[in-house]
Amino acid sequence: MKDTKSFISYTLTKYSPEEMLQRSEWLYNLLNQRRSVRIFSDDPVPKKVIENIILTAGTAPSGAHKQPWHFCVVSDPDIKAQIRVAAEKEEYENYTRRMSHRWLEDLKPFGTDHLKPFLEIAPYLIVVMKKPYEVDSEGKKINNYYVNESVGLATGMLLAAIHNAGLISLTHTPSPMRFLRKILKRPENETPFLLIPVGQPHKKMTVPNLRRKPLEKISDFYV
Ligand code: IYR
Repeated sequence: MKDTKSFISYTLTKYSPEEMLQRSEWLYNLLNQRRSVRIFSDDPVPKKVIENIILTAGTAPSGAHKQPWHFCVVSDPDIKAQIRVAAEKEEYENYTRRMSHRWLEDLKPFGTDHLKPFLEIAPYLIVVMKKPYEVDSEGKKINNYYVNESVGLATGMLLAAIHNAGLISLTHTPSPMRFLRKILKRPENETPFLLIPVGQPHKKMTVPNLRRKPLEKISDFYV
């Protein structure tokens, strides 16, 4: 029989209703200030901070605790340049041929185009990989579970940790992203999920004037 994981005791700090309210407001206010930013400065970021951010992402729950993610951190200027060239090539195709008229109209308020200078300017690029399967010592493929859900959760925690450190991020989706596996020489069982530049904002940074949906538009309470 396979050994089952043993259970250990686990205690969680208990808060009063007032403390709960305060803490929930505090985190909401913090994360409500998070914005996707496209205009980076090249100011450096301590590597240890990036390490802590990745450790935070790695605390996400995952199907059967398989942790089907891998985070590739790129600061090497040559690799960043290769990624930019390849991403801009795909994005040129997207913006000129592959995206629908409606999609292009929906993106207009964000002022995006195929040019991605932030891929070279941001001090770090975090390439989030998902692992649909593992390969055992005999080369056999073993599927992971709920891979998109798990890696999505980890990426959400990654973005929150980046914001909490006072840094900016962009969830960039050059599509298709196969080039990332090639440039980073990653194994077959890793599929690029998101490309996230991380750094500090440029002093002339602006963000689109967006509004978040109010509570009643994003929830229903059955009470
Ligand atoms: N992948 C392209 C287009 C793009 C798509 C979405 I959905 C966005 O929210 C923003 C951009 C790009 O990254 O430019």
